[in-house]
Amino acid sequence: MDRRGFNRRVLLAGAATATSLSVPPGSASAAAGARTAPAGGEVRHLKLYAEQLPDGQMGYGFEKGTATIPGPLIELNEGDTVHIAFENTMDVPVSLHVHGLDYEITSDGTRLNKSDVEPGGTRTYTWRTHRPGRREDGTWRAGSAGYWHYHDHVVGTEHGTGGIRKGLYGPVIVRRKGDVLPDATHTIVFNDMLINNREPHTGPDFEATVGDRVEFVMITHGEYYHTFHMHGHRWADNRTGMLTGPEDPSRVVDNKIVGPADSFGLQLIAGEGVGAGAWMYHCHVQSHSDMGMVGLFLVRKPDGTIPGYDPHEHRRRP
Ligand SMILES: [Cu+2]
Repeated sequence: MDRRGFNRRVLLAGAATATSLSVPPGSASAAAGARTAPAGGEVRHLKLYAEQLPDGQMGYGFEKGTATIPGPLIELNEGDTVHIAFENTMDVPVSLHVHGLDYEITSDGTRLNKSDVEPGGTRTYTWRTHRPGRREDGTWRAGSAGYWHYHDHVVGTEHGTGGIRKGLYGPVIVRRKGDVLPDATHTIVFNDMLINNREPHTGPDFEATVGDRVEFVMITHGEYYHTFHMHGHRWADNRTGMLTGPEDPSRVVDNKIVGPADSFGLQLIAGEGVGAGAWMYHCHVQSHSDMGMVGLFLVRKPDGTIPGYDPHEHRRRP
């Protein structure tokens, strides 16, 4: 499937959410009523650009001139393969290095393996994923499903320290057949003392309506450890961020310690049991929250209002 097809598929999935259509073909009904991921096995083709941003930062984007920090979500199902035609529009070498997926050494995205891309150059990186299963020796091999991420491994140093600092990172989700699909997915990256490379105390904020199933991909980069905390909502500290049933022993948390290159995901129902509001999320290392590692999960009532929230007051900070 070409990138157009890939996007169309995403759009169709979005349309299904908006109009509450039934479960798309191929989906298992692990959770009655919820849309779930189909079996993988597709071969996909994406185009990805590394670009210099006007403010001196750097980003990845699916189309020229659309680079963002974080880079765009790359979403796969176990068994999928994706070929990413990666173009470097910048004036320094850059690369694409992924965590969690299967790739040959030629798709490592490092100078060590000559798999970086010179200015103006293009290289196709191939990422594969696999389902879990038993090895010949009887041991269990994990599948690729998980909340992963990609980043540069070249700019600044041979570990991409400069590239990551400037914003060259993004989320990857690999789903297992039957995984529950969210209404929306947002990415939160703690990068040194910033969130998504934004100025301190400026979010990012995310909006939802009470009852929405919202997914967050949480990634950490840089030099420090952090704790990710969400007000008023909890999640399961496991692969999916959700419990599978009453006997699921996963710990339920509202705070999770994270360090450089960690990633995890969670799904929650916006305002479940607590209602609409401006729910903070922040790093819970106290000095970090005080320095502005905080954003808002803005959960609206069905009529669009957020009780007690005044955006002007919120932005008037010390
Ligand atoms: Cu922190």
